[in-house]
Amino acid sequence: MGRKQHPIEDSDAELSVGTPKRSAGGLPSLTETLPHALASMGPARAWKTLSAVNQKDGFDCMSCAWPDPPDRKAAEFCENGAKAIGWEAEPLRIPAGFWAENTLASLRQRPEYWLGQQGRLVEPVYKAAGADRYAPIGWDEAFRIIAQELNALDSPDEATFYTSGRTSNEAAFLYQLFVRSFGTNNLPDCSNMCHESTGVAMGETIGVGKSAITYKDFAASDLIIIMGQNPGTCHPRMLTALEEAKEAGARIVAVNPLPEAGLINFRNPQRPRGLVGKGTDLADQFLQIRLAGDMALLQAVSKRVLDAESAAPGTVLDRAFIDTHCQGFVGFAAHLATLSEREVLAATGLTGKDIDDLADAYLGAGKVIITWAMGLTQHKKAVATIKEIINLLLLRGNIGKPGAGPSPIRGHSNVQGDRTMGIWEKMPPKFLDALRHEFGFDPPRHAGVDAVDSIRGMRDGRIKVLVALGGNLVHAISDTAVAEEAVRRTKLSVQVSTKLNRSHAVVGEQALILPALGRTEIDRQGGVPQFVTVEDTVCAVHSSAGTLEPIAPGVLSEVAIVTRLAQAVLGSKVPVDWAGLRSDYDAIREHIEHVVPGFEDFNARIRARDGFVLPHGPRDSRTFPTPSGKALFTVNELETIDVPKGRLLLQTIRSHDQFNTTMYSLNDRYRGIKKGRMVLLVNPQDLGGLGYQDGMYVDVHSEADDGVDRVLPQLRLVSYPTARGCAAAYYPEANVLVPLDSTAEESNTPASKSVIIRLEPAAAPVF
Ligand SMILES: Nc1nc2c(c(=O)[nH]1)N[C@H]1C(S)=C(S)[C@@H](COP(=O)(O)OP(=O)(O)OC[C@H]3O[C@@H](n4cnc5c(=O)[nH]c(N)nc54)[C@H](O)[C@@H]3O)O[C@H]1N2
Ligand SMILES: Nc1nc2c(c(=O)[nH]1)N[C@H]1C(S)=C(S)[C@@H](COP(=O)(O)OP(=O)(O)OC[C@H]3O[C@@H](n4cnc5c(=O)[nH]c(N)nc54)[C@H](O)[C@@H]3O)O[C@H]1N2
Ligand SMILES: [Mo]
Repeated sequence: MGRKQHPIEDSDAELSVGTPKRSAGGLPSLTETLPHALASMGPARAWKTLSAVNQKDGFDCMSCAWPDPPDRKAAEFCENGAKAIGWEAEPLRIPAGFWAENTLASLRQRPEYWLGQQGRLVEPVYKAAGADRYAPIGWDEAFRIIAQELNALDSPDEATFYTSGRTSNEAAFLYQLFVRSFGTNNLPDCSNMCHESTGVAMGETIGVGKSAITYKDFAASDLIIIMGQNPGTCHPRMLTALEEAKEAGARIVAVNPLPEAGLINFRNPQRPRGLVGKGTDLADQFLQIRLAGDMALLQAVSKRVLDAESAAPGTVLDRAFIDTHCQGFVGFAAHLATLSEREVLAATGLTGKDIDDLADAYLGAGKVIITWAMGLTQHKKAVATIKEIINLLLLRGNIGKPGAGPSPIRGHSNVQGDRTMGIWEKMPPKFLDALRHEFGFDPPRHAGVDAVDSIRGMRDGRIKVLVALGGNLVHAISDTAVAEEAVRRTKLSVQVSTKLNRSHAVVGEQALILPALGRTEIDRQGGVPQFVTVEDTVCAVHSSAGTLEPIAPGVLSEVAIVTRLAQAVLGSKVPVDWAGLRSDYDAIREHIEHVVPGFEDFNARIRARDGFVLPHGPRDSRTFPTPSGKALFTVNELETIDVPKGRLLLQTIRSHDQFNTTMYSLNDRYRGIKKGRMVLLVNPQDLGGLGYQDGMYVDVHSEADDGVDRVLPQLRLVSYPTARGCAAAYYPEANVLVPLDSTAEESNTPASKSVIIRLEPAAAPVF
């Protein structure tokens, strides 16, 4: 067998594998935070940023969408927040000579880790047709090129406008206004790959696709079920909320194929006991479920609830709630009566007793919260699974009362706000009507393309221009080879970014990189500092203002970039005062107030102490804005994944030291993996059964209906206590294995957590 180098990660030479941790936080999270921040930023910048993060007059942490508690502490950030801040605020600039020295071909050989380490982008750069290098270009010229290409298209639908979830409300609102004024609803976003399944399921069943709880509900809850989520790494401050809930008497159940450290035990670094003591055992019950087994589990729990009601009629269900507020109960109950326990046990890998215990916990609790993240949304049956969460909660009225409700935990820090602002390829007519009324133009009415369909459109030559406001689309989306080929077919690709990533190396015939200010920086317009706003996962809106001087004078804010782009492309086509909006962000907020419900008196309320919480009918008053005005019980046919013998089901996960496609280091401390990412975690019994051992190398092939052989070469096998039949590898590297057409039903979210794989022996890589 030929010896090859890893295509994108050549840094695994010192890979080491130790024992997974059972506890998250503690002294290591403190000792990791400060040196990391100091090393990247130096003491003065570290103080200026860390003392301002998540404070009233400071900036919103850009790491995740976890909310701030009502009583904020002086240090309201976590280890991973500090890493995200350090990554952005490190005073390192890409040097002027970089673009002449590095061809695109050479940048494509670099791993994401290296790309992100080169420093901040500080000037617009342009790659002309036929060239293999970027060269600096002026802002006016950059906007002129984009305008020329966009205005030369046969139809506005030949362009697609991606958004990642760090964009502020103000920039997002203007961006969608620009795109719709231009004439298309092609507004894909990272949410299409993330919580889209949640939005579809909750939108259909309760009428609102957002968390139906407030921060305070955690401490008021009797039972919190955490499904498909790794808060110790991805939302570390959630562990504090869970600890408080636990102290107030809540039970916690974790449902996950991996025994993630933070779910088992938490050592709160903000408390002496958490630093030196043994911490708080969080999960009372850990259900080590098989990948994609949650739909079966939820149906099985609901069935037990219905059986309990049959055994003691009138004592179990919340009849008053069901009769007053719900629809579809009878059909739902009848359907579950036929559920096959055998199928449930096979799909979940759990025992009947495990499920009985969870059902007992549910029945014993007056107030139940269920939270979830990517472990539920990125499967073929994701939407149906989340609808089953709603079914289970509705049975006992666990919505619209203190301490209870469904709570998706959002990822990017303003991904939820971007949606509220209209970043969506299919905003409802009501929103488009409001835009028309406010701005006097006719927004396009036909739906646009989402992220996967944008790739298909580029691949098939229908979409010729890609504009991205943040993010790293080619590396974040599934089927890397197809996605890269698709982007290369465009006439122009434009990235508005803070730092280099793979989407700058894999580009269209012409390409532009436009450098943007980040959250940590002061955004002055006409000499006056502006602030922006964001919405967190529990619908709280607050302001964000950076404290650092901009990294370089030529870098523009996203609002400035979007408004100047709109001026260049649209001229006077729509009656919007782009320059006026750019010079005073209060003027943008006034428009938002007129167009988006819940933003009444926006400018005054945002200046009040903690901002404000957006209205949410189901949460506030059990008002369900569905067509019937009722919450819907739904009937979902159970479909389980049939993994052929000798194959495994693969999920793609995040390490502790990465934020999506951004690598802070190559370590994954809680899972015991250091200095490398090209690993495949497999249950020891499965390893043995397949004839392998820890430390061997394999080529991983995914098996899809389309017959294409997708391979991720030379992964080191790690014997790991994951559920039987399941494996895990890191995203984004493993995206090469996820077929573009393998998506969740109804939401079109890549099914990146259920990929059928086959292992083939491989030689160890040579470094
Ligand atoms: N440090 C850090 N923080 C982040 C991010 C980051 O990359 N790094 N990303 C941000 C973003 S955009 C997002 S969306 C969130 C993501 O937050 P998470 O969704 O917590 O992140 P993932 O690593 O995708 O982890 C998914 C979890 O679900 C489990 N899981 C996978 N499949 C299944 C399943 O079928 N059933 C069940 N029950 N569990 C399953 C996995 O074992 C894992 O624990 O985090 C945000 N915060
Ligand atoms: N296989 C697999 N694929 C996945 C997932 C998975 O679990 N498995 N998760 C999916 C999820 S949940 C998500 S959210 C997507 C993430 O998809 P994206 O949001 O597209 O990806 P990120 O890696 O978060 O984008 C990072 C880049 O954003 C830019 N950036 C950072 N801050 C700013 C800023 O303030 N302004 C601007 N303009 N740019 C900025 C930087 O250039 C940085 O390189 O990936 C999805 N893809
Ligand atoms: Mo996400």
